[in-house]
Amino acid sequence: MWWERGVVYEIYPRSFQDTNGDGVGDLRGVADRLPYLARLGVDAIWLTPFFESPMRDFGYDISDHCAIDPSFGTMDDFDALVVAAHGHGIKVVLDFVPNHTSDLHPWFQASRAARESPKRDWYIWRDGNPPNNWISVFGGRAWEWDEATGQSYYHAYLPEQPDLNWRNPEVREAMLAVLRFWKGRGVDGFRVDAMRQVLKDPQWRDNPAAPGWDGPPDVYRALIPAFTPTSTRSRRSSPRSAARSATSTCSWPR
Ligand SMILES: [Ca+2]
Repeated sequence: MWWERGVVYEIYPRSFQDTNGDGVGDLRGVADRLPYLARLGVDAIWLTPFFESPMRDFGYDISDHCAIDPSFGTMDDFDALVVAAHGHGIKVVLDFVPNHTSDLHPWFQASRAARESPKRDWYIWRDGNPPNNWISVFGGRAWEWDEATGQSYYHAYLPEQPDLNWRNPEVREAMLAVLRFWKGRGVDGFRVDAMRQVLKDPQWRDNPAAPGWDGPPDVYRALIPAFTPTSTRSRRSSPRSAARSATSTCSWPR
């Protein structure tokens, strides 16, 4: 399989190639460099997130999974990039970020609006401030108190990156629709971000203290992530095969 033995070249579009002089790399810049990548012998390019985002985590905080952030170009630019890449025999792998969204995503805006919201359970809300001792990978408590609804939501990373609740079947279906959307646009596969964070302990138990830790108590390594996942933020993982079925539009309910 190409993704088992192929050379996969990671591209961070923001810093790769700017084509319109605004100082931010863009999708056209990636397309412009395809002949160079082909000469290198690259079999696939892995594009880090270029989706609509407030960029609190430089694209890993997505506010619309099926829209291109204007700083990177347009959907036409993306479609042209896929065609051009395939013309060079280069596969296109996208970053899939299943664990969390931006707090500005319409799903989270609906979720935080009220406890009775149909999307309340799409994210992880618990009583208590904080509900347990879990620490964010970026430091500090992993729970953000919401004064208006009197509960806390969980975020493995930034407070602006609330974690989705993958135990909710509607969430799973909505996120699979994202894969189908991009597969329908010709994408060859996905690299999955922060996969180990996706499921949390359903009993919400406190993580145990890390033996011998003598650093600050509010950093991630102060605890053993027994009930949250492993302790480093590596984003290296194998590209996954794309979803088999394809549709032309994102089909989740807004
Ligand atoms: Ca640019």
